[in-house]
Amino acid sequence: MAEEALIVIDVQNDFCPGGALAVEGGEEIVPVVNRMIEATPHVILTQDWHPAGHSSFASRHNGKTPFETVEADYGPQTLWPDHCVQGTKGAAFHPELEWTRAELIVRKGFRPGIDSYSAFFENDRKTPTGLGGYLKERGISKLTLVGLATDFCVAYSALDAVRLGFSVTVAMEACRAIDLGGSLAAMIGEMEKAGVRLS
Ligand code: VGL
Ligand code: ZN
Repeated sequence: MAEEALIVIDVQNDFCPGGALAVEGGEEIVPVVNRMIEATPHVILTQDWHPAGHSSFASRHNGKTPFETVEADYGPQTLWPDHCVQGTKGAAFHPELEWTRAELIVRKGFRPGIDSYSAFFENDRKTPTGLGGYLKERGISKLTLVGLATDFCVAYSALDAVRLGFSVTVAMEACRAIDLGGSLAAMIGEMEKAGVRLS
């Protein structure tokens, strides 16, 4: 039987208003996500989880400021304010997120030299996090993705999930975007082209 899971991407303090990389309206999705958690048989959360001084932080690059792009050995990398540092309050889940039912928490972005937007692969698009194998082994083939941010971690996860053969829906009302230089429209286009269902 095709089992179904909700994947809740990075609903963490640093991506909500007042956080280090606040996404506008990020906290508004929490009640919507909570209702979906109640209504879905399997729930998996991801947590952006960087060591201090992570290579995606602009503070690590001389003369660079957040939201500039650098060329990493795995391709272009956007630089971010320091965020979601392991063990900090900013890296914790939003206090109202009903995470109790989560069966798995996937941490990502913990390797100092490489970022990981996607819940499935790091930004080289080939180092796996293990989530794809975990879901397949459990017979879970239908995924609904929600969370922050639509145009980065949610979209990259959705694109990788279809590439791995999962049936994927992104519930847009339970996502909010960073929208950097048109990134939201661009990633919506990519998701539609790849066969992600946007609801
Ligand atoms: C994210 C930028 C950097 C995200 C994580 O969760 O979308 N974006 N780290
Ligand atoms: Zn990050």
